[in-house]
Amino acid sequence: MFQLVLPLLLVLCRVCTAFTHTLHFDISWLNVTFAGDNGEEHIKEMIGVNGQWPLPEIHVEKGDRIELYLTNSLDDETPTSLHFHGLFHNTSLGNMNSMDGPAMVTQCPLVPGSTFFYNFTVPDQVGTYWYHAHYGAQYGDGFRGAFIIHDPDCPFEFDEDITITVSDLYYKNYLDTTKEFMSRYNPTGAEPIPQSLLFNDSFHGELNFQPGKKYMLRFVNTGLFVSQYITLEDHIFTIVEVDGTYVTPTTTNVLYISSGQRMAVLVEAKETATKNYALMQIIDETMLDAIPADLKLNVTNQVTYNKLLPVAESMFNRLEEFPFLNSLEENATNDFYLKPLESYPLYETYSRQVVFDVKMANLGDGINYAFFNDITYTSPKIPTLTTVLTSGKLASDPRIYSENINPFILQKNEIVEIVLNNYDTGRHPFHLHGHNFQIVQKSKAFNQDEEGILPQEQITVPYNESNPLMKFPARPMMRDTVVLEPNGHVVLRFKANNPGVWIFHCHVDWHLQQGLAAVFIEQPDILQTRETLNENYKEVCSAIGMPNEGNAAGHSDDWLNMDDLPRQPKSLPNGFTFKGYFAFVVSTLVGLAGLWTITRYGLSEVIPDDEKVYNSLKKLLDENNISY
Ligand SMILES: *[C@@H]1O[C@H](CO)[C@@H](O)[C@H](O)[C@H]1NC(C)=O
Ligand SMILES: *[C@@H]1O[C@H](CO)[C@@H](O)[C@H](O)[C@H]1NC(C)=O
Ligand SMILES: *[C@@H]1O[C@H](CO)[C@@H](O)[C@H](O)[C@H]1NC(C)=O
Ligand SMILES: *[C@@H]1O[C@H](CO)[C@@H](O)[C@H](O)[C@H]1NC(C)=O
Ligand SMILES: *[C@@H]1O[C@H](CO)[C@@H](O)[C@H](O)[C@H]1NC(C)=O
Ligand SMILES: *[C@@H]1O[C@H](CO)[C@@H](O)[C@H](O)[C@H]1NC(C)=O
Ligand SMILES: CC(=O)N[C@H]1CO[C@H](CO)[C@@H](O)[C@@H]1O
Ligand SMILES: [Cu+2]
Repeated sequence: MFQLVLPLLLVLCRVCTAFTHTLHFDISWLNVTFAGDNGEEHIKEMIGVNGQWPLPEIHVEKGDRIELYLTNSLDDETPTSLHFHGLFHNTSLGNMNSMDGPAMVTQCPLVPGSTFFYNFTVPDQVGTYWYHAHYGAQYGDGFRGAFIIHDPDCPFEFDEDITITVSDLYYKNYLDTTKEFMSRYNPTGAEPIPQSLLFNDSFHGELNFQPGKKYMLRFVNTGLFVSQYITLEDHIFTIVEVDGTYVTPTTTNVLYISSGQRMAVLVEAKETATKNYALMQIIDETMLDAIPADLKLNVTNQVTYNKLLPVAESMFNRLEEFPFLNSLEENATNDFYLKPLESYPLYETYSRQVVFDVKMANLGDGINYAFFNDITYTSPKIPTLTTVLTSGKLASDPRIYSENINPFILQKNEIVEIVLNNYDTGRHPFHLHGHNFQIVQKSKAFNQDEEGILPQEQITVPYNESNPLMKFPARPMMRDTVVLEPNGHVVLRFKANNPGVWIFHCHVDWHLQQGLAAVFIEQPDILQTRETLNENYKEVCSAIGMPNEGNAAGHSDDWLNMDDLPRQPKSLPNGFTFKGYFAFVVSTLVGLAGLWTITRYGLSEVIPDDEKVYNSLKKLLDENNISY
């Protein structure tokens, strides 16, 4: 439907100034059949919109308004929320921070039966974006789609514009997968491994090319976990846009796209239709802790010039023709060396440096968590935005926020430098809401040979400010999601020019569930002059039993009272004995019992965590025949 009305809208929009797209998204579970080429089939319950799945591509033109009514009709009590990935929701340009979507950050989780109204414009952005649920790992069950902002002044010419999502599919639903993952039975924190890759939400796909035409292919990785390489047999990609930033056209035959990232490329079709070609998507297998024998590591999609000619075989069956497939990593474009088309000069210095040491470790509950420094993000009792907008002058006082969200209060137009040092062997695509950042340093991976021999501290090469590994680029790449390499580092800079509450997190959704997040609270005083909690926001919070005023612990009588604030589990002391464990278990249970009685507060994102702790402790007590 959206595709049909689009050309019409585009024509209309030449004459009107901005168009309002009114969308009604009523979400519910649907059985979806995924069918493979060998008759293989998988049925999974996915989250559809208005009884349809996959979800529609949304196409708008720069400057347009979106009015989207999201109604939660999931019949299993599952809350939701919706984020438009990469949109700034610039509050200086009349937008509202409360439209950003991450649950417990800028809104309350939307319970079944409620409707939340997303109303915003896209005044200053163009290119390839996407929308997805921002509640737990829910978008893995299909609540996600592409969002394209067309540019009437696009500097590139092409004949056809095609959007392709690539993702990973887990056969179990996200809640079960999360429960198994965040469990003391998975003490190493091994990420769940997907069962399939999807190409535009199917097991494989086909694009029809006509000779002589020029195509714009917009790739979006809408997956929960794995990055993917993309290559098209005998065709060159010219990268022109990355995460909504136009870049100096750069040719390559391999793209690397992590979860959350986008790359738009121009492709010149062949002059004649003499054969069909393979469009390969290839999993970044270095991200997997184990490779199951039945996991297909790559998928062959078709670029069809002539349906009467044979389909293209996998490029991996013709390796001698494509030797670069043996060194995908070396052949994929490194985004550090891309140049924005518009010259955004380097922010030469910073006014505030935030250093995040990325680590993974177990806490006292036996579950593996992810940390910035020693803090694992733990949802506060009420959304951080509620706290900002109801605390008056106290909004700039860090004591009213939970230290467990890693809050950073930013001043007007500060240049913030984020240093990420990876003390982990995994790749992490980090995403900042509300901004693009400059990538001013980006190291390679450092654990390639030594893995398993030296401790992580010794392998890791953290950023050394007095001896940066690379020359600072004069025109650094700007994007909203960047990959931090194993045991390496990246250095990012952005200007605090968008008052709001913006979460910064790993886009491997499993790592976000493990707590790999921080929150920038930008110019809270200015935000208060621009935005108040609207009626709809408050209704949604009331429906889940969250107060519409208060500090991180939901208290507004005494703003420094942090009683009942959800905090990360205690750390695991060395030589933890059963006796110690028992004491911990009992005291935690007592605490949880208290928590339990205030279930009205409890339906938030906090609960899955508490539930996990509760269940694992219950199991432990049961196993040891301890009555409680
Ligand atoms: C999907 O199919 C299963 C098996 O037939 C059924 O139990 C389930 O209720 C169906 N779900 C939906 C949302 O229709
Ligand atoms: C990709 O999926 C979207 C959503 O279902 C659909 O509108 C679009 O036509 C598909 N594109 C291709 C190239 O198959
Ligand atoms: C959406 O927001 C704009 C700007 O604040 C406002 O003019 C418009 O009325 C809103 N739309 C609805 C349906 O409330
Ligand atoms: C691609 O898939 C084929 C067939 O499943 C497999 O033999 C090959 O090793 C895979 N290659 C890569 C790099 O994933
Ligand atoms: C928001 O808009 C203001 C005013 O145009 C601009 O100065 C600022 O750079 C914008 N912020 C972002 C993140 O785009
Ligand atoms: C950082 O670089 C400086 C200058 O090369 C060097 O003296 C110092 O030892 C380095 N620091 C670390 C921790 O390696
Ligand atoms: C086409 C291309 O860029 N090939 C390169 C792929 O990577 C290998 C190993 O670094 C190079 O030798 C090739 O030139
Ligand atoms: Cu991560």
